[in-house]
Amino acid sequence: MKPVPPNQQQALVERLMQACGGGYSPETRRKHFITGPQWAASYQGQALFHAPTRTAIGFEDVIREFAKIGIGYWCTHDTDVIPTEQLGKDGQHQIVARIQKSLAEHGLKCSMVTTETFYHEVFVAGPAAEAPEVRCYAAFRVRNTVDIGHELGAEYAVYWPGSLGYYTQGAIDETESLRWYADALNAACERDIEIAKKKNRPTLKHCLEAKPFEPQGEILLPTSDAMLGFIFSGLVKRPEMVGLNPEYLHELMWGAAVRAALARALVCGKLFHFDINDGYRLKHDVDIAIGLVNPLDWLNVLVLLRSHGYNGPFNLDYKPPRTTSNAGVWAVSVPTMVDRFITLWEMAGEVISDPIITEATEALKAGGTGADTKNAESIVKANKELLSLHELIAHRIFQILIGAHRGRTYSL
Ligand code: 3MF
Ligand code: MG
Ligand code: MG
Repeated sequence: MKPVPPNQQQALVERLMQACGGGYSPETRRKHFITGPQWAASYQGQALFHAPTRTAIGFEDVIREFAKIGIGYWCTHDTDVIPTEQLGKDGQHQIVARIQKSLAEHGLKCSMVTTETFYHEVFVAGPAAEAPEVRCYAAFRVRNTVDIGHELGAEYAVYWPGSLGYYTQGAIDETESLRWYADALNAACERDIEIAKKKNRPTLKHCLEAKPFEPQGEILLPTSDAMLGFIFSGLVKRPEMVGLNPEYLHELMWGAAVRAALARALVCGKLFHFDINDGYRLKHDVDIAIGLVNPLDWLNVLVLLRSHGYNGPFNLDYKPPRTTSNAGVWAVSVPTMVDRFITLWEMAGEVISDPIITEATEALKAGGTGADTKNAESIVKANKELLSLHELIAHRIFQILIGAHRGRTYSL
């Protein structure tokens, strides 16, 4: 192939995207509770060892492009859109008014707001630092985000305490830090109750998001399970208002079975919100888009969520690759991520209603006959052959993933 001149490259990407086919219409995409973060779309590709590769874009552009693609909901950190020095001031009110206008113009809703408590130097020792003025400021920030959330009509507030911890051990007392962190969360909930009453709106669902490492070396609430313990510890004054926002890759980062982590949140009634992406086990937070690394695992995750009636947001918390251009973010990255999610969601429906899986599952639950339930050997004999169905079910799910259940075959 001849070298492609720069002014023909976007057209080539667009033509090959067309050739891929299989895209959903914006109307179909909008039927799902898919939420698009400001920070994901506007991520410029920067990192500790990486310079930015894309130019900055603001919320007006992001909201417009989400609308074109068919993403019905937008979410943001306070400082993604409001400069730190303007928080709680006139500048904030003007920006919030611009956001409201932009959302209304493009028919989007704001689903969630979150407080950035990790980037600015004020949080260098975390949002629950020893100095009371830092904690007072953190309380101001989360309360202010609750205000913004109510103004924008959000239903959820998310908290990612990635800088609650330390690099070097021994200087802080972890139990004290956890109490102080709970104080900030309690301040947010109290403010929420007050504003919700004034505005005659429901209170927000407050969701804790865990990540096992990065950016802090050691994190005090590193897993969703640690957070469940924290919610029910007695330190959180309104445990009924607080739940989880697990993130797919954050669970893999500590080696969890994501389905099992989600199941633990489900049985506690705490699966409020879900950050969706993909990546590698026991590695750093690469935030690859859904389905590009673990499609089979993702299918299984969605089977669990569909079969348990999860109806919260699926939040596209990923980072478009650094190799993708500004134009590529809208032409390739965002729409293909949404479409892989929808396809996997549809496949999950097929798994749930598949007659082979259904019969196999029912047979496993029915068990065998002739067992003496006080005799281990006799129970083993009664069930032995049925248990091959475990692997058969896994094979059938693979067939559904590759379309073999619809007759797709390879070199027969
Ligand atoms: C970091 C994250 C965060 C959180 C966000 C929401 C930048 O790995 O996942 O995204 O999702 O702060 O509170
Ligand atoms: Mg992440
Ligand atoms: Mg996240």
